[in-house]
Amino acid sequence: MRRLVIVSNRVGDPDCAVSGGLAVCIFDGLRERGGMWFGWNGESVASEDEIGASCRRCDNVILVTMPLTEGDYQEFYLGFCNGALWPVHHYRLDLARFTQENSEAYRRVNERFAATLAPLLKPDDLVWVHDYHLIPLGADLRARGVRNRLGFFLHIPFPPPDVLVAMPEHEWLMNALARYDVIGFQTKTDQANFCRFACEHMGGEMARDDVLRVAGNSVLAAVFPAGINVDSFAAMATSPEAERRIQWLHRRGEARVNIIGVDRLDYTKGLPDRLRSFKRLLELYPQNCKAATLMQIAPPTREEVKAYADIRHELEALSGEINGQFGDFDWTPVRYVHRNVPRDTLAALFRGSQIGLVTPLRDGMNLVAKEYIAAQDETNPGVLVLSRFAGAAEDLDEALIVNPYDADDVAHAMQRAIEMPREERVARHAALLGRIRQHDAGNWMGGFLRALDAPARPLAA
Ligand code: ADQ
Repeated sequence: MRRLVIVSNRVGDPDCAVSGGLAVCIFDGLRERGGMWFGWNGESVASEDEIGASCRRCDNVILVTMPLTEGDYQEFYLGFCNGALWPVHHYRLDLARFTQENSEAYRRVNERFAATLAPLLKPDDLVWVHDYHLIPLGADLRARGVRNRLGFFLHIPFPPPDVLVAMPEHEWLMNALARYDVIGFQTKTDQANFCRFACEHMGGEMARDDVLRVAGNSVLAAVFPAGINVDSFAAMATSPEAERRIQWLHRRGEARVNIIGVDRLDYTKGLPDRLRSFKRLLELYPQNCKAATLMQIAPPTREEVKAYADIRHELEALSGEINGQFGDFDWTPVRYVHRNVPRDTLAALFRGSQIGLVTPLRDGMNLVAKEYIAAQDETNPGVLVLSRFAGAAEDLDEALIVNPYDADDVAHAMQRAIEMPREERVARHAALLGRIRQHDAGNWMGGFLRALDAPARPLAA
């Protein structure tokens, strides 16, 4: 089996209880076949002279990490990655800021990563690069003579060509992306948007359904929906500790209907719209007053970017407004928790909630939707209310699919979930569980690696 080299902006911490499910899955895959995980260590130093890679071994996995400079952190990470690429890929041109310094920092950091990584590679290694921070890394490695199979997975959406072309760097960026052998997307829509861009703007052509001939390369551009480890999440939701937490949740006696939302505090997750939908639920169906509570867990993220500080203020104002207008001494309609929560606690809260409210305005996949399903009691499950703009909606048909921009639509769906007979809940949940098993974390990783490990396909004549 060939050695696997994972490259991502942040290297997962094998000891961290709050690490997302995918980090755990990647780590397990690396441990199984042996390999290296390369990326940023999360720290910043004053100058480039202080940058040095450090190695740590964990079983048969080598973790190689390096810091960024303070300037890189500002310009590469906050400026270009999260101030330009993230909003553009989530269709939010209004929030995107483009500057020459930031795009230079993006090129510089990717080149530095490539210069450090190239000498560590063995000729047979499979190199799998993750996400929008590192789009040009493959081209930078090629420029340094690396001949290995190179794969890239985009965790976030790929926007339609008309949106992408608003970004000054788009040509350079897409030419760099096309240097990978395999490019993985979350959904058919993302894959189609990329292929359309390559054909309409780069002179590419489809050799087969998912094989693109572009800039002299043959690229496999395919869909690999990210998933979770269903059994391990379900086990967390059914531990004795989880049972105690669920009892506590129900014993508080305040709410008969617990509704839960769990998202990083990001403007793509649609949190203000979600609170407005909950408010509409209370207005349209007043019988839910004193009966329903929305628990929104939203840990801070990227707080140095202005748009993130804005969304936090908006959310705090909205939850205060709803609690002020509807709450009573024995009932708090919105419980807003602004911090990280251990994964086993999340699992218990999901299981103890009758509605999982997952309503992003745009999301690559959204693993919270899958975690909510995995955590449910199969004999008496809750109902997933899911945005049509989450990648997960592409195959989670049996959720109640909603338009997150339409507060009434979401409110009606919540009411439908509250009234849904047990038989229907069980049938929907069984179907959803089947789908998240079909597209679990292991299949995501295995599918991508099989594609990357396959010999290069000859170009069609
Ligand atoms: P994210 O935008 O971070 O990921 P998501 O897929 O929902 O979104 O994953 C978030 C993870 O963080 C989940 O495992 C969740 O349980 C965890 N999490 C969220 N809030 C938490 C909290 N308060 N405490 C602890 N854990 C918390 C990006 C893309 C997504 C894509 C994933 C994976 O934006 O669209 O699904 O990558 O490819």
